[in-house]
Amino acid sequence: MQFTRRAVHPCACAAPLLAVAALLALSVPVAAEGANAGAGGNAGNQACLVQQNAGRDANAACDQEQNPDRTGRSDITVMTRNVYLGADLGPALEASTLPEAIDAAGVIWREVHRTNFPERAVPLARELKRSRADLIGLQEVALWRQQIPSDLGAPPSGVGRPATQVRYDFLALLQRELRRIGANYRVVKVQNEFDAELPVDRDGSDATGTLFGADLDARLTMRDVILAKQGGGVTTGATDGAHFKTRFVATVGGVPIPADRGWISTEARIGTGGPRFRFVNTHLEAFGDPRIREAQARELFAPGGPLRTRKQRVLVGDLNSGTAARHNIHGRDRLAYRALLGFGMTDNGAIHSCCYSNLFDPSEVFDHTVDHVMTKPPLRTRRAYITGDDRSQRTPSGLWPSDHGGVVSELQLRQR
Ligand SMILES: [Ca+2]
Ligand SMILES: [Ca+2]
Ligand SMILES: [Ca+2]
Repeated sequence: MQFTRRAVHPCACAAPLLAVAALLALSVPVAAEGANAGAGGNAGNQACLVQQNAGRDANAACDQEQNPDRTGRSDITVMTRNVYLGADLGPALEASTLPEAIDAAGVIWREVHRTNFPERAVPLARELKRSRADLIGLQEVALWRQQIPSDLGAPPSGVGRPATQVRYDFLALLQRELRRIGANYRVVKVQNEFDAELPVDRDGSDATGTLFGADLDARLTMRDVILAKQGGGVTTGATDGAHFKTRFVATVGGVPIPADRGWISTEARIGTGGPRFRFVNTHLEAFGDPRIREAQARELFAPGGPLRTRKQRVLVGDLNSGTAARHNIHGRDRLAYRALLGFGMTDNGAIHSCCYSNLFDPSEVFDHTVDHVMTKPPLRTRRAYITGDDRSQRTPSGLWPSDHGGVVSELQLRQR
């Protein structure tokens, strides 16, 4: 059965949807504290902080002599990177019956293989390395699992057991590639978001497989991740994360599936004596009423939210929102971004990060912006740019690294 692709939203890619089960997500902090003080120690740091007031030259000298680990400096580089989960989930959203949903899952499953994350991980890792980013927020770091033969999904919406056989672990694949090229990044925080399983008619034939031609079950677990550069001089501390209370509820083949999304954060500091800040990574809803996305943005700065702090805040992520003038985002899709501006967040990003509708088409260009770097209080941006738009970085089979570009911002933290 054929399903027509439909642009559900400026970033239809970015949504959660494939399945019959929405499981609770767990926070899985994989690693925490990073490198500690280098030469200089606390006394040296104090001296450097005093010297900074004397001007740039004194500061530079201080960096060289006392602080090879950058203590005493205030610049950081951050990146937001949506790596693309591997398929447009629109076909499942359009399915109104279970047989249609199983066929739609087949379309999605074939697309996930075609968009070949093991191959895309190569230019993605290269981008991360070249960015020299101290902290990176990743979105759509999918975990795809399968179960052969299908036992018709998994609870709560399906009847079978959850699929456990790993087919593509995007995080492990990206980490392997980072290691291979000598980019030393560690995982600071991983959080599972949307998690659901559907029977899949892989070959589009009801003559093979079980019910309605289902040949296997496929399970998608969406994840957001924070990475930190090892030995780069930024120390991370406590991490946190949560799901948004406000959720989009998708309907797949008549079955409601709540789409978990959320935020993750880490406390961070330059060296051991430099400025402290909180780094937050999020991915706001792409589907449904734009007011869901706006409500999620407001949860970020509501009491208990990660932006509700007196520390310096650096927010990165795919907000699926922006302004008309700068980001080419219109109508109610602007609401989430406008809410963050209203809270006092400022734009430290670059423009045109979104999106390729066909990863194989070299002529595609980004023409709007949903991936952002924002700060409060307003930090100075030394430089900001987009990655993932260089045709020479496409893979051997002609794939762009992702449907999004990355945004890299070099920021000047306040000394306080
Ligand atoms: Ca199953
Ligand atoms: Ca079928
Ligand atoms: Ca089949």
